[in-house]
Formats: sequence, C-alpha cells, structure tokens
Amino acid sequence: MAAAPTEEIRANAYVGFDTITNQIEHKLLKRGFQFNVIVVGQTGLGKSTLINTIFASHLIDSKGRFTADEPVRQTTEIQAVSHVIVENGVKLRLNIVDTPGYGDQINNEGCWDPIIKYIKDQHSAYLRKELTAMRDRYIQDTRIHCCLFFINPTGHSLRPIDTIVMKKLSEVVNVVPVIAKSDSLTIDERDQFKAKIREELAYNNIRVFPFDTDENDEEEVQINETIREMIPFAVVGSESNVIIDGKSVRGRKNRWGVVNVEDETHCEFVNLRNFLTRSHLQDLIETTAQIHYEAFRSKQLLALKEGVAQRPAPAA
Ligand SMILES: Nc1nc2c(ncn2[C@@H]2O[C@H](COP(=O)(O)OP(=O)(O)OP(=O)(O)O)[C@@H](O)[C@H]2O)c(=O)[nH]1
Ligand SMILES: [Mg+2]
Repeated sequence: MAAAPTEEIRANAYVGFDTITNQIEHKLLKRGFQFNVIVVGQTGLGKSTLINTIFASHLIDSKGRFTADEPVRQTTEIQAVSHVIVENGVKLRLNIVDTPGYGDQINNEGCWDPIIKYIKDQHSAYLRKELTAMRDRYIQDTRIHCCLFFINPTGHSLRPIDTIVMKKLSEVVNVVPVIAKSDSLTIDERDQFKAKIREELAYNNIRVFPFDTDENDEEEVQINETIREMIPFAVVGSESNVIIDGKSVRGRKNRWGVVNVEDETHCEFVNLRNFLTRSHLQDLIETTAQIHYEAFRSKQLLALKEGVAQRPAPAA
C-alpha cells in the first residue's frame, strides 16, 4: 500500500536550508570585514602609541615603520591609515584614524569640531553612495565603528572639556573610554578613579559603549554588564620591547621596574584588546549601522524631504 502523501513528505522533509549558515560564512569570509577606529583625547596622552601597541605585530614589526630612536612625534592632523590583517583565513580591513590631541590652547572652544565633522563626513559619504541610482553592490565603509577616548590619569575627575567632548562624540559614534598612561596610578587610585569616572558619565548622561538593545539575549546583557563595571579600561602603551625573564615583551622600563603591557596584573590593555577584537567587534560594527548611521540618515532624509516640500512649485 502506498504511503500517505503527508508521510512521504515527512520522509523527504530535509531540504537543507540549515546550510545557510555555511553559505553566509563562506560569503563573509570571501568579502572580509571592515573595522574603523578613531582615537581622541588631550595631547600627549599616548594615543598614537596605543594604536601601535594594539595592532603592534601587524603594524610596526612587519612594516618596520617605527624604530626606538625615532623622535617622539606629535600628531598634527587627522590621519587615517589602512591595513589588511589576515588571521586563519579571515580578512580584516582595518582603518585607524589618529587625531591631534586637543586642550593645550587657551581657548579650547570648538576644538572637537574637526573630529565630529570627520565622523559625520563618513556617514554622509556612505549615504551618498547608498542613494546613487547605480549603487555598488558592496559600498566601501569608512564609517567609524569605535572611538577610543583617552582620559588624563589625574586621579581626580573628568575635566569639563572631556565631559563636553565625550558627550558630543557619544551622539554620533560608539565611545569607549580608556584611562591613558595608567602606570602613573597606584591600584587603589586606579580603582577609585574608575568608579568616579563611571559616576560622572552617568551623572552627565553620557552613553558609552556597550549599550543594550532589544535584540540582546540574557547572556549578552550579562557580558555587557561585566564590561560596564570595568569601564574605563586603564591602559598602558609602548612601542618598544623589553626583556623579562629572557622573553621579549612589549613594555615600559623604569628605574624601579618594568610594566609589561600584556600582563593583566599590570594593566587592562589585554582586556581592551579582547573587548575590541574578540568579544565586541561585530557589535561595534552593527550598532554603528543600526543606531548612529541610522539616526544620521533619517535626519538627512527628513531634511531633504522638507526642503523639497518647501520649494515653490515650478511655474506652469
Ligand atoms: N608613562 C607612560 N607614557 C606613555 C604611555 N603611552 C605613551 N607614553 C609616552 O607619552 C608620550 C606621548 O605619546 P604619543 O603617543 O605621541 O601621544 P599622543 O596622544 O599621540 O599625542 P598627540 O599626538 O600630541 O595628541 C611619548 O613619549 C610616549 O612614549 C603610557 O602608557 N605610559
Ligand atoms: Mg599622536
């Protein structure tokens, strides 16, 4: 007796759409990922140094761009550098935007404008490409996914200018605050300073990354909570290597000892790097598109629509 039609369908029910995850993976791997970071903060806090520390082996050693005896250079203009990093067949296109430090003028009013403008310009460029009739299938993405904001390790509180700049930045980009040169703080000072900054961020209503969205499940909310308790990351940067126990490590050598940048008991550099590259890379990219860019886009399009509506109709 022939099987009932429904049973037949059940027997051959596997149609294979579960392979879509492999298909997506294959596509994504082929295309690679784009990640754009900007560093912002007062002058001399070690922004350029930290960039070179985070992506050290890729940026400095392989290209030999910096040597220990090169003079300290002050960044004088907004500068984007691109690199392609490949790890286990995954291609990451990295844009790092270094900015000149601010805050050493008598009048610092508006010193943040060029940085905000730079970030908005990237949104604007993306929107323009999106709106062209013959848009590319894959739009080159220069939108900034993460802004590392450098805080002076004073141990007191945020300077008013930092509060203003962070507030402005947080409206257009994912802000990740870090305490610069944290080798200058003792452990107690560091913990107190971190708590104080968290308080001030909350008091001033500054929304730093990561923030929870409706899509986050319980586990993600939990991870974000741990990160929020840790923020701002207290980091140390170094462009040179020192020898500890016969091993060459990235660190800073003083009269009284050595700070090993990659030692988690010394500073939170590794936590920051893991956060940026291992746990929240995708989240940073996604929230930029879904929150910051979306806000920019809808504002622009609304303005455009109103402009059209207000324009007088052409005479017949
Ligand atoms: N103690 C200490 N010194 C650091 C650290 N990071 C950088 N420095 C030193 O601070 C000085 C300034 O570093 P830069 O990286 O040029 O600072 P910057 O923020 O890029 O400065 P601008 O380009 O002027 O904004 C250099 O002499 C660095 O070696 C750190 O974590 N601890
Ligand atoms: Mg610099």
